[in-house]
Amino acid sequence: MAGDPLTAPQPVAPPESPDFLADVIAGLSSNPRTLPCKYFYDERGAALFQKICELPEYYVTRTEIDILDRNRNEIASQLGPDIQLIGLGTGAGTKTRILIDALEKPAVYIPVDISEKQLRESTALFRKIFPELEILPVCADYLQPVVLPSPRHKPARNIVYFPGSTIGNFEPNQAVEFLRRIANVCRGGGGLLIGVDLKKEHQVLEAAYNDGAGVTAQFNLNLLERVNRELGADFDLDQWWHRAIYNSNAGRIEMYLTSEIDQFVHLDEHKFHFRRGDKIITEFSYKYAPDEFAALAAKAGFEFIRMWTDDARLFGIFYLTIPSNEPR
Ligand code: AVI
Repeated sequence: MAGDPLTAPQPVAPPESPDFLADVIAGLSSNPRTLPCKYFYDERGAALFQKICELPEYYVTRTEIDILDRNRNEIASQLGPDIQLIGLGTGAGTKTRILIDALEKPAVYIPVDISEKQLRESTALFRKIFPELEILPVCADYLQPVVLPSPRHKPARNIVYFPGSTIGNFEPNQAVEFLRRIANVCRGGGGLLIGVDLKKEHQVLEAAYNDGAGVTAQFNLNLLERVNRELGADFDLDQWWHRAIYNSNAGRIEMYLTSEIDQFVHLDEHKFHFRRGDKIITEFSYKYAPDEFAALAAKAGFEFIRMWTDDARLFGIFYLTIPSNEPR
């Protein structure tokens, strides 16, 4: 996220995904085979993820909301008045609404989301609930550099809000790179408020990603369905099964699709052979101890200020700032 701010709100236009075919071919040709998790979120994938967030086993979303709700005033006074809040992938805005409600005279809200539909709906809702707040939606993939629009009034500081523990879906070195880009936006007294899923017993973690109702399995398999639909591949969805395991050495949930049989899959000019039991890695979800995450953020130039958590220490909301003497 960088660049010169524009003087007008960016048009709400869906970004294209020209790399999808190339990414899928590269992933299926690699060893181990992979499919990038960013492609989970087509319309059906986004709806399935919404269902995951409501599952009894998936503690992540409701715990983060609960922490935010219970500490809203403390968090708001930490962020201060007159801020420009930049929300990354804030979706329907349930968490952001709690936050903005508690803030003292927020100046501007810039939601950045790849889903045009979600952005339009949440912007319309937020304009109704917070009529005084300037809202400048940006439809963009925040993994790419994003040009931020210019607000009417200069705010006191930028606060980037990145909830949901999406940072856990990055490899740690990519997470540092991404946090470095966010750090550029937070200089001059700003900060980052970020939700991070914490390390815990593997039974709790594995249950959250292998739910009893099979919604996560549908979410995972939807990736193959999307590859079939959008790229013309011929994955037979009945011949693949979902499993997530916790790799305690790497500190991450690993989500797989495993081939039930010996089979070929055709895509474009390519023919991929899978033996029975061969796996495609579809997602990593890293879990951090509080000091591990603070150390990771420090590599990107952030200073740990504080973390709010729940009684069982399942999830952490971290507030990080850039020290004024930090080298660029
Ligand atoms: C979006 N992200 C933080 C979720 C996670 O927990 O890693 C994605 C997810 N995958 C399976 N369940 C949820």
